[in-house]
Amino acid sequence: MRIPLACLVSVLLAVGPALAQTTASPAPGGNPIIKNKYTADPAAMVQGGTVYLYTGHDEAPAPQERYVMHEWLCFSSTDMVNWTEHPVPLKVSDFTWAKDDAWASQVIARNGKFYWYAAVEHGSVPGKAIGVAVADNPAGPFKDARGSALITNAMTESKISWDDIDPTVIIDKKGQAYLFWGNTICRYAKLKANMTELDGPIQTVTGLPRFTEAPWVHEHNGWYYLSFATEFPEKIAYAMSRSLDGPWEYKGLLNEIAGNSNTNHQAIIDFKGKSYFIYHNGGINTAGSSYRRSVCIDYLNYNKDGTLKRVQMTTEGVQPAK
Ligand code: FUB
Repeated sequence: MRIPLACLVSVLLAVGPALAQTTASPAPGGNPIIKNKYTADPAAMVQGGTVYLYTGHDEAPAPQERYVMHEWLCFSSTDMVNWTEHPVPLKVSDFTWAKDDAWASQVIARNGKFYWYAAVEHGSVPGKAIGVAVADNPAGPFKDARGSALITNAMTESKISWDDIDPTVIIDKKGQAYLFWGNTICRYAKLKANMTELDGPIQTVTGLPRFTEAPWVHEHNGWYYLSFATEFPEKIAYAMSRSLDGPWEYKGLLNEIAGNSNTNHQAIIDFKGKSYFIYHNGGINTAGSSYRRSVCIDYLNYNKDGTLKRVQMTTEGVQPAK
């Protein structure tokens, strides 16, 4: 059958904008899950039958060994194997008060809106800071929700200027939102229902031995889990509690050092009846490294008493979720 050229052109014009909105990742399956660009610091959010994966973007050209990160990325999947990119929902420049360094982040839903908490280098307060952006759609576009940082380095005392990084957010059963973050010291504070202001003092989490960074807090069967990067190069360890205010009981290691990367940075979700451990390594041949990282996914398994089995990192990754 011959299709008239005018007809073909009108069809292409009609689907063009839709194609521009999403980009399929080539060759799905296995780890790393995204093979056409470097992705780091995963955070994931389940919305109905879809998982949204938010990552940093390692842009350092080889052989540079330093973080070059100017934007965050968003991918979605209905099976944890086939991922579609939604470019580019948030950049450092969307926070006019920020200077650089699109470091770790997390998105959470509340009242039909989506709040993206992200670490950046502040433009005028020396050190790292945490901003929050908001959108009506999980894939954005996101815009700065405050016009200023939610957390600055001046609000916390530490010997280092990069202690205010790696935000993770959770809302408890009573609707109280909590923000956790930190490097070398794990801190937390309650958030107001508007999700853009602190609702009380900044406090310190105790009982996390050799805490480095990358806290991630999740709930499963009535337990709260605070997983975090420990030591350097990083392994992932975890603690459990019945309350987000603690006390947290340290339970040991969850994941070993990830291949070819001195950081590991995990996210944990339940989806379609299985639990997933999402992290990064430096495994892409030939230029993968601690500064050209790639997100991977493997299964997470619970023991009957709620404790976690050690993660098995694999190159095969996970099977399509049904
Ligand atoms: O990507 C920059 C930093 O490296 C993150 O904030 C840390 O968690 C580590 O992964």
